[in-house]
Amino acid sequence: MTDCLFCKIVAREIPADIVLETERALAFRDINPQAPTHVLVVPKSHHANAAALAQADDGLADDVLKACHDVALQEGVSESGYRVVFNTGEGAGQTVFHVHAHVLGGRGLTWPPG
Ligand code: D5M
Repeated sequence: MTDCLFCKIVAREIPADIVLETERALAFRDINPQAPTHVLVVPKSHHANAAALAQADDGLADDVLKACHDVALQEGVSESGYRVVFNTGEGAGQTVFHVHAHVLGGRGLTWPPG
């Protein structure tokens, strides 16, 4: 998608601090980190939100989720605990409409989230 920020990061048209790349997913550090580890994991193909990703029906959601857990392992937060969040829709705080999982860890995380 031509006017999508995260498509541009995937295409290397906008710089990002990339921490992991797989055949169908890319992980990069959030520009406004909310925890010591705050990485965004996106499918390389454009899907607006988690609902669209779930309906992609080709194993892409699995690939994104596996990449999240690989990021957690790589960042050293898999033992202490981490959170994977898909804000889905404006009402849930989604601001970039290319689906992305937030992988958060490295500090205590309270529940419920704000
Ligand atoms: O999360 C969108 C997230 O995207 C938010 O935490 C900031 C982050 N963001 C925005 N622009 C960039 C760039 N250029 N690099 C890295 N991270 C970025 P949402 O769930 O949609 O509110």
